[in-house]
Formats: sequence, C-alpha cells, structure tokens
Amino acid sequence: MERSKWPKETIDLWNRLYKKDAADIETIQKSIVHHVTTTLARAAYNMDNFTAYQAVALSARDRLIAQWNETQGQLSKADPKRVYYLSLEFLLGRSMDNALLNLGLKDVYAKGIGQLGFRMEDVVESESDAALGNGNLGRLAACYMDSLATLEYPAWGYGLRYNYGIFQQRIIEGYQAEFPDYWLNFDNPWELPRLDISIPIYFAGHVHSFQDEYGVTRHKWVPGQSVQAIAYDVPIPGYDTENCNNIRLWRSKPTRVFDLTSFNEGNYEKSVEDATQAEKITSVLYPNDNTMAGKELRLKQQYFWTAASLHDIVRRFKKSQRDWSDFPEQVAIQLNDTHPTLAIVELQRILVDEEQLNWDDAWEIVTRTFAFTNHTVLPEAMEKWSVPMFEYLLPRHLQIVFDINLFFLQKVEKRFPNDRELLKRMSIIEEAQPQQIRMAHLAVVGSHKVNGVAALHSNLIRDTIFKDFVEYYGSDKFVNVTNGITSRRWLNQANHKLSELITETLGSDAWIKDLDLLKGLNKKVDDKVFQKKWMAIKRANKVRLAELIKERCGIEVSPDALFDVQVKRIHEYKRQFMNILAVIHRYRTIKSLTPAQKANVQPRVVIFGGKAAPGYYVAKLVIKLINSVANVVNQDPAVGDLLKVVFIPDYNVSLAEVIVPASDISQHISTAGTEASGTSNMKFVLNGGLILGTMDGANIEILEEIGEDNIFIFGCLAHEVEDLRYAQRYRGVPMDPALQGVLAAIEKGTFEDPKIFQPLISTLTIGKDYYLISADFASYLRANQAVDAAYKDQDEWVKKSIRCTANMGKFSSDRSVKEYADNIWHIKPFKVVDNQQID
Ligand code: B1N
Repeated sequence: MERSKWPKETIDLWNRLYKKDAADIETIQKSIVHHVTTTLARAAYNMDNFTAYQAVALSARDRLIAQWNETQGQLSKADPKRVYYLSLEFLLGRSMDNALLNLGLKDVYAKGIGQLGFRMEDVVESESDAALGNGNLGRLAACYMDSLATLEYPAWGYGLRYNYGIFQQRIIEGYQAEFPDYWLNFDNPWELPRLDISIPIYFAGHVHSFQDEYGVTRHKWVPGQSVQAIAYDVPIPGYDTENCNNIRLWRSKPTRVFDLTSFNEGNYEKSVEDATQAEKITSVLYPNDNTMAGKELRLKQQYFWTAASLHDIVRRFKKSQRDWSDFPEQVAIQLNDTHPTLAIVELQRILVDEEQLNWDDAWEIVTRTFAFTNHTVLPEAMEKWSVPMFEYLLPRHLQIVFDINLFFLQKVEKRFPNDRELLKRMSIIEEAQPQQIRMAHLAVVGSHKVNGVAALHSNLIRDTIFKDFVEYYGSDKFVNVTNGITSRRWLNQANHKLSELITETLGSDAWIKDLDLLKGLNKKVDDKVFQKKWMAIKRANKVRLAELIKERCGIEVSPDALFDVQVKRIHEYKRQFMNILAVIHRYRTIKSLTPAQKANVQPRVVIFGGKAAPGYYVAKLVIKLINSVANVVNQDPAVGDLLKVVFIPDYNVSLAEVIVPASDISQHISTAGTEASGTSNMKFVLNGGLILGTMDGANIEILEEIGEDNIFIFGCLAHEVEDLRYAQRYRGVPMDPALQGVLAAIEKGTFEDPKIFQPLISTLTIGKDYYLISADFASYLRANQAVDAAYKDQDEWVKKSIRCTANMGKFSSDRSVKEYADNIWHIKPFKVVDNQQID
C-alpha cells in the first residue's frame, strides 16, 4: 500500500519502532555481538582484532545510517540550496575512530569492547586506510567534508570509487617499489552500495545535426559505447550534530547488453573484452601528484564521473519542478582543481541538447552554478587534452568546447580589439600539434568565482597564469580561500591526550568546533605546571613514534633528540633533496668535531616519509639517496645518537596521525612560489610543533598568526625567484661552497656507488638548478643552526610550542568552508532535528 494511504495504526507502529538505538553500554555490546554472530557469521571463540573492528564498524555504521536517512529525508523535504564538491580524490584514511568521536560515543564503545575482551587501540589499528587520493588535494577534500557536516551545511561530495587507491610503498635496497592497494579485499563497512542507482554513461560515436520544428539547427550526440555508473555512498557524520552528509562515489560496470554488434556477430570474446574495459574505468587512482600524465583512461574517468554526478544533480533538481533559471539558486558546484572541468561542458550539453534551452540562457545558468579552485601553478600540472583524443571520446563535447571558446573570444575581441596575441594567450584551445584544450582556461571561463588556496598563491595566479583573465573579468572574480584542516581529526583524534589537556585548561571542549578559542592557551604560556604537562604529552608522542620507527625500520632513535620531520609527496619543488644534502653537511660537520665539541651538538633525528610518482625518476632517486645516507650515518660510531636518519615507508593518513603529534620541527621548504598552500604545515603547528620553512604557501599566513619568533624562516622570496634563476643561468653565479663540499662527498662514494646519483646531482648544474637549492643553501644551514640553538633552551621552546597551538584558529577548515559558503556558494546551514518520526 502506498505510504500516503496508510491507516493511523500503521504510522503509529512505524513511529514506535523507528527509534534510534540508545547509547548505553549494553545496547552497544548487544549490537556488536549481533554483528559478530550474524552479519559476520563468527562466534566469540574465533574472533580476532579484525573481526572486532568489523563488528564495531558495523555497529557504528548502523547509527550513521540512521542519521544519514534523517538528514537526507529532511533535506529532500526542505530542499534548500546545496553544494556539490566534485573531487577526483577523497583521502579519508580510517573512519571508525573518527565516526565514534564525531558521534560522541568513543568512550562508551571503548568500554563496551573492552569488557568484551578487546583493546580499543588494537581494534582501531585493524582498520586499513581508504586511500583514494595522492596527497594534500585529496586530504583537503576530506577535511572539508568533515567541516561541511559539522557546520550543518547541505553538501554532497562526488568522486570515484577506485578499486585500487594510491599504491603501497615498500623500500627495497633503498629504492621505492610500488604494490597495488587492493583496499576492498575485506569489504568496506563505510560504504553503502546503491545498486539501484545505475546511470548510463556514453562515449564516442558521432554527432547528428538537424533542423528542429522552428528551423533552428540542433545537435544530438549518437554515442558509440555505453557503461553504467553505480553509486556507493559514504556517510560523513558531523561532530556533535545530527547532520550526516554524503560522499557519492561512482563505480563503473558494463551495461547489461553492452555492445550489440559484438554480441550479434557472436563474438563472445570481444563482448567480454568490452565488459572488462568498462570495469577498468574506475579501477585505479592515477598516482601523480601535481603532474599530468595525459592518458586516455584518465579522460574517461573524468567524463564518467562528471557525467554521472551531473545526471544525479539534475535529477534531484528536476524533482522540485522549478524553472531552469532557478538552477543556480538551488545548486552550487565546486570544482576541485581542473579535473572535473568537463562538468561545465556536460551541463551546457544537457541544457542545450536535451532540455532545449537556447545557448545564452544555458550558459548563464552554467556560469552561475560553477566555481573553480586552482591548486597549483606548476606548468607540468596544468591539464591539457589533445583535441583528437577528446574528439574521439566526446565528439559533441568538443563542438561545445569550440563554441564556448568562439563566443568567449568574440567578447574579448570586442573589449580589446586588434590584439591577436591576447586572443592566442586567452584561448581555451592551444594552437599546438595537435591542438590542446587548456582545462584551466575552460574552468575560468565557465565559473563565476576562481580561488587560490593561500594568500600568496591567489595573488600569484592573478599575476601570472590568469593575468589576462583578471584584466578581462575584473578582479572580483578571483578570490582567495586559504586552506584549512579539521581539528576533529588532527587534534582531537590524533592527539587525544593534548586535546584533553586543552579542554581541561580552557574549561570546555567548545574549541573543537571553534578553534579560535585556543587563543585562551596564550594565558598559560608561562604556567610551569601547564608547561610540564604540555611537554610530557609531546614526549609520550615521541616515544610512540620511536616505537613505530623501531618496528617499521629497525632503527633505534632516542625520544630525547630533536625530531625533525619532512613527510609529504616527494617532488623536486618540495626539495627533500635539499634536506638530505643538509643532513650530509651535518654529518660531515659532526665527523670533523673533537669529542669536546661533540658534547655541544644538539642530537637530531631526521625523519622522512612520502611517495614518489612511479614514473618520476628523479624523485625516486631522492628516496634512494635518503636511504643510502641513512645507512651510512646510522651505523657510524663516530656519530652515535647525535644524528639519525629515517625513511618511514608507505606514508599515509594513519601514519601522519602518529607522526604529526610527535614532531619538534617539521620542514616545509619548497622554493618560494611553488607550494600553493600546504596543509601538513598547519597540522604540525596545531600540535605544538615548530616549522622550518620558506616564505611559501600558507607558511606566510602561519607566520602572521603565530609571530616570527615561533617559526624558522629562510630562503628567497617568491618575487626574487625569477631574477635568481636568470642570474644563475646567465651570470654564472657560483655554487654555494658548502653545497660543493656535500656534492663532492657524494661523488667520492661516501654513500654507495656515486654513479647512481649522477642524474640527481646534475639537476644542480649551474644554470639548471631550477628550484634554487644552491641559492637557498646557506640560509637553510643557518636556519637549521638556529633550530638547534632554540631547542637547547627548553624553557623557551615549550613557550614557543604552546604559542603555536594557541594561535592556529585561523587554519580550521571550518573557517575555510564558511568562507566558501558565504562568498562563493551562498548556502546556509540546515540543522537536522532528531524527531525520530517517519514524517
Ligand atoms: O593541493 C593542496 C595544496 O595544499 C598543495 O600546496 C598543492 O600542491 C596540492 C594533479 C594535484 N595541487 N595540485 C595537486 C594533485 C593530483 C593531481 O592529479 C594535481 N595537488 C595540489 C591543497 O590545496
């Protein structure tokens, strides 16, 4: 019987049964045991930590689903404006601990599972990471989803459900080796398969042009291939709220009757091959960070994902029976980098070809709907697609791209007549052999707002890659939203002891949702008792990391040494190479000291971690060099505990949760103007770690917040980079002498066969040192000495550490998300009420 015709008794019965589970320990234990014995088909006697994890996860998931249903039901009814965050990467890491903390049930679950014979820490450790991202860009998306839910914004994420996330890294004879991350091996309790939501996605074929009944020329895409997009929903609970948002991830499947031609020809093998090709689309995450590979499969991924997401968004909009002109009042779509830019073209196609709107009206709707975040200025990361490849896969979309470009350039020409160079520079199409589509230009033209991710970066894009566009559109279209991180995961969860101390000190845990309240800690900077507790927690975190290092790397390090950390993707612009070169310099210096002098050396553990893209030869050599140096240094009795070098393999989110709280100093040392923002810098400082860094990305704003006495800054400034490059190229500036000494040591064979490292060393040839390692080297060494000296003065150090945490409020992703909501998306919070009624 239809729901609207139910008699009162039926509704009453539903309402009586439709009650949220109580949160007492017995109800929780019952639900755990229920999942062990039924869902997992196990018994108490053959349970292990992993089974316990699965059962706790399933039990928590039941609660998430209830909240998810409430949220989505109430949102459907009220139908407020929503934001859709399109990101090819969501680097969520583990979910269980986060879900329990956000639900406010961590303690009672810990107690519950404890009485059932398991330790919560072991259960938490049994979960593997959801690693559907490369680095910061994907982790940022995850932090934003947490903030959107916590701030009760109506928001959905859209992404791809890769079968293989970022590869697992092992170190074999010092080299990186990559292994597939088949993360779905043991099922994933955090996703809800929506097998009923299956959307056909088309590729290839040709375009049919015809005159409609009014004599207007219209176009219809007659596709040649089809696949299905299946939805998997990942609930994202907010902290301390009933709201539970959704990330919808698409998986590709073959269409049931896929290729009729092969089928009709009786070519079974060919039709199976087609089916396999269809599944391949969402098989693997491309492991490149900040570089573009230009592979056809990647373009297929991008279209598959944007087309499925738009279909879903449009379907939801159409339910409300509003006029198309209302679309931008109901829908905001944020493009996380250029990867989803095809969504612009796809929406224009839907509106013009399928909904029969005229071009200009459609384009107005499109541009009012989309906004675009740029995350990089590196030329190698700029997405371009070859026109012939694009035409084969998306023939109708290519026509639309050319039309968008034509109309756009006509307008530019009108404003700035007779400037062919300008048109060439601004064109969406690059005149190369073959022609290329510049996705960043398309994203700018199709969006109403464009933002960079830190103040310096936003200024840089206005002055460089988008300069002409700023002149044409005016500067209002180009804004800054400095990145942020979620305090829920990066302090409350990862450093729970510190979190408890902060709550106790401030007298409330309100800071978890309002990070500016940390300012209250400034009053405690000189409080000796507080300082002692603060340092005791840092030390405990260092002990935990030392144990992990012993276990994973077999290296013994002292928690009393200064822990110096650089963990991030390995990339030339991030200059891990410069770091290890300075370590070599330190090593050589220590070796030259008398025993008396050695007594004054500040012991240091230099910790590296990070993955290199599998095809990035030079970056992989940096890993090899770090491991070769570590091998020699760690075994040199003349050095002992004064210097240890560690490369922790397979850096990922859950490792970061152990490493970040344990650092004394972390390094964010990119050449000025190359790191768009960085977000790990924020995580370290929030946890009371100091920064050694350049005037780049968000470091600059961190300095502004915490004060220059609490950060170690060195190196050239962004506006000096061009002149420095010119000078070394054309004026023969000699190499830094200390650097010369270091290179000579490598070339002498101090760290394995020097031939191995020749390609790496040659990147420093005078005139070719693009990332300016030589130019910055002297000031880098000085900054390192300043770190040593400051760390020796522990009384002052602890004050710096407290001031760091106290002044990081700005970098909460809650602040970032609010800026997007107010200035770009124009959406308002929608509070889900816990009414526990079916309607
Ligand atoms: O985005 C982060 C920033 O904090 C980092 O500074 C920035 O490097 C990073 C293509 C990227 N920019 N571009 C990428 C990743 C994958 C890919 O396929 C580009 N990642 C960044 C968050 O704003």
